[in-house]
Amino acid sequence: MGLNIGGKIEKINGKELSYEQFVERYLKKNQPILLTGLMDGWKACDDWVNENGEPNLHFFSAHFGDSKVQEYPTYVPYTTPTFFLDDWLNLYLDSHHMHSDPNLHNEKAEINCSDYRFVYMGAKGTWTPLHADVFRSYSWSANVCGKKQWHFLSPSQWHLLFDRNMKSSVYDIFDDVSETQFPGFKKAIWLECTQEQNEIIFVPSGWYHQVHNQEDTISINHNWFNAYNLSWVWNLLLKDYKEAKEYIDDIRDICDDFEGLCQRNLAANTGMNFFDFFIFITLFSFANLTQLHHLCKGHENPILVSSGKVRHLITNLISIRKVALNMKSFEAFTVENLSSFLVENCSPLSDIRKFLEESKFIELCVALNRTYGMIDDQRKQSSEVKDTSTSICTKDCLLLNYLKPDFGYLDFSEACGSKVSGPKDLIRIIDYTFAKLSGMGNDWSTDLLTELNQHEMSVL
Ligand SMILES: O=C(O)CCC(=O)C(=O)O
Repeated sequence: MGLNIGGKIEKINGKELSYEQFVERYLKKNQPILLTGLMDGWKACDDWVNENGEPNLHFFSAHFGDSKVQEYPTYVPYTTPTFFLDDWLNLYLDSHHMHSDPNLHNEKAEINCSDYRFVYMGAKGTWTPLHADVFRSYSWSANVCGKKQWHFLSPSQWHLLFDRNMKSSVYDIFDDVSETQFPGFKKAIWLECTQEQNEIIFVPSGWYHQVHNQEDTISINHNWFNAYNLSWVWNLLLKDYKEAKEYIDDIRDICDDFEGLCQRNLAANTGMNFFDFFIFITLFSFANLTQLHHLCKGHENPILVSSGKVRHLITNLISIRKVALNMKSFEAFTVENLSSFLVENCSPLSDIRKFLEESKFIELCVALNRTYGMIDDQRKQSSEVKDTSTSICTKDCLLLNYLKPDFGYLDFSEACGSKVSGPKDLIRIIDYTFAKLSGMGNDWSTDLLTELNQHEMSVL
């Protein structure tokens, strides 16, 4: 049965696209795009490819053949293009674990290899079955060599891929898909794309896709999410949670801790549960709030003031606030459930002061500051505004100087006490900060907040 192809993915030169354009056209609208011109100078493009354009397997065996772990801090084969830098998932996983099983005690001794950055190698003819990405994240995939054929289906049509019970989806779109089992499949309208060497494809959230290697291919790939697709992650968790709950509903009455069991199953199936996600958004909010605080105090330190950065941080907090609003009614977040989870897992949220002092939290703040500094630099370059601020490294040092142990604690504790006990506290802290920011009376922050808040939320 032939596929119904509705069109091709647009291809554009990434060097001619500004960061804002990428956000407006592709991140916010959740649309795929093929980008050229973004892999100049990548070591991978020299080291991993033979002169005839095929994979240089000799290089891999000579340099990494004896590897037991994936740690090569001094070998940097690629640099993430600026468009994809605002990656909360991997920024967080560089310093924290997403899910910690309290029954496993040896975790500290293990090397943390759990990020979402991959290298795919596939011989001609190999393929990846139909799927939508983990956590409903975005992904980007850069072809270092070879050629891939992609088929995409927009999220508005995902139901056409499922069986009558909406349980399992088609595995191979080129198979002889049974019309009885998958009655909608024939109606699906696909987008296709041939990705050549040195081209990067942006895969939006929730788009099902199937990928075929038309030549021996090596690609570099990240899964990521940020303010623009955070709600996709929460919606997937919610859907998977409801399924996990339904699945064991018949043992609810004989279960001591039914909610706990649902959450354990959710983590096993989806890679994180409600608590992991809540801890993640809370720590991420605190890292954003900490920076916002620095930047706004920046009147004494004008070198740190940058309204592009502030806009970015506020956008992040508004998106987290929206998700937290959706979370707050769930059983998992009743004070009892959350408290017992926090204690059981020695969660950082049970003692704000302690976690603000933790080196891994400071690492997250520094990484975030560096990232938004780089994005801001690109923004300034593309709008041809001369950047007179200090280099990113200097900004890191300045930020570090400001991260005194009790920094921000008083502000946070004023809003919620010494611990975060659920989504309501998180909302309260964000609102409190926004209210303070508006009250600072400087023109740019007031204008920015008014503009951002107009359609997004009501301020306190
Ligand atoms: O390259 C592949 O085979 C799969 C890549 C993929 O599914 C993705 O980037 O989301």
